[in-house]
Amino acid sequence: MPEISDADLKALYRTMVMTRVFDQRMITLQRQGRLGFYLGSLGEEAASVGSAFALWAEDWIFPCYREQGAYLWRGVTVQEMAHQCYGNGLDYTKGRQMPVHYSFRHKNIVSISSPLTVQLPQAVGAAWAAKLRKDPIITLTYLGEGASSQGDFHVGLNFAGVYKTPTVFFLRNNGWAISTPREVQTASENFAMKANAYGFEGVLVDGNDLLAVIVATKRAADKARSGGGPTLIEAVTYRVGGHSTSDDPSVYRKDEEVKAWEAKDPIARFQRFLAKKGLWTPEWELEIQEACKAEVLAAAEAAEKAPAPAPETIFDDVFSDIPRFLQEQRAELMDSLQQSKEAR
Ligand SMILES: Cc1ncc(C[n+]2csc(CCOP(=O)(O)OP(=O)(O)O)c2C)c(N)n1
Repeated sequence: MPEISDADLKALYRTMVMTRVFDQRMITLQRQGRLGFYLGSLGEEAASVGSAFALWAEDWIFPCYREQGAYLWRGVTVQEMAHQCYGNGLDYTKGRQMPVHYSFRHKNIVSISSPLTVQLPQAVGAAWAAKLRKDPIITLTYLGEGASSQGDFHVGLNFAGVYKTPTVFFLRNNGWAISTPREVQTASENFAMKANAYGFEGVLVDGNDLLAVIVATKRAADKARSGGGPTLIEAVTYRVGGHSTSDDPSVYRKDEEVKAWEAKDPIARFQRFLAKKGLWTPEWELEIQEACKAEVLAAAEAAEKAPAPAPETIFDDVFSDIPRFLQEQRAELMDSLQQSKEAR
């Protein structure tokens, strides 16, 4: 059992609840046609919240796309997340990314990329730079088990092993890569063992056990920080919902499989643990459920009402000094917008 204060145990539980409430609301909004797309993390909350808990706030996170729990633990607000999902003028990515492609630079969280696994070489590069600069930070990067079939997985792990970079690879094995089951993803017995081929440790952990995730990630983070090099953690969990709102898992998997995993729900499991310690009561549950729902509802409403990003911002953030040709294009765009306004 890791040493965690009662206050932190309760905060961890609340963050898992908030993650679920946020996911559920965003999926509903997508179903209502108010959001274009969403990727939920139902059943994977312990993996994201527990792994983020084990880090320092200064460490950099290179996420995949089911890490809502990690952002919330870092202190990103549901309002900031909702603005991104709506792609409005208050979204840090200025409406230029798909929903769920968050970017929270102020919390040391790197932008999500749509192409799978590109975050691994990035995380390894950043960790190597930190090592060269003798900066004690580490990088943690997330991926799904399907992402391990991409070339960047091997590039990232190989480089990390050779240069002993302070990187933690956190692989969420949630059973499915869209409709591709884990069985046809690899001929290896598990994913953790792949680290051995690259000369470092692989650790298999129950991804639905919050405390086990914390212990495994903390060990890997401490090791990375003290010069021991990278670790690959495989957290075995399950994707209870669809891959995304564009997916219909009933077409390719059986209800019994989902039901069996629902019984291993990480939130219910941690709730039982807290109840045994006298830290959970039905009254407190009601209180936090209501508070989380109210906060998420208000955030979604505010995000929906916020103005769209200003058109000229499409030229921002790529170059520190905007080149002449882009300045000209921006002026042209502003002219034509002005003309169409006057013509109306
Ligand atoms: C290079 C690349 N190929 C294919 C895709 C399409 N794609 C998006 S998610 C996904 C499956 C990912 O599965 P996994 O890594 O197991 O993550 P999970 O969704 O299960 O969390 C695929 C094939 C992509 N985004 N990028």
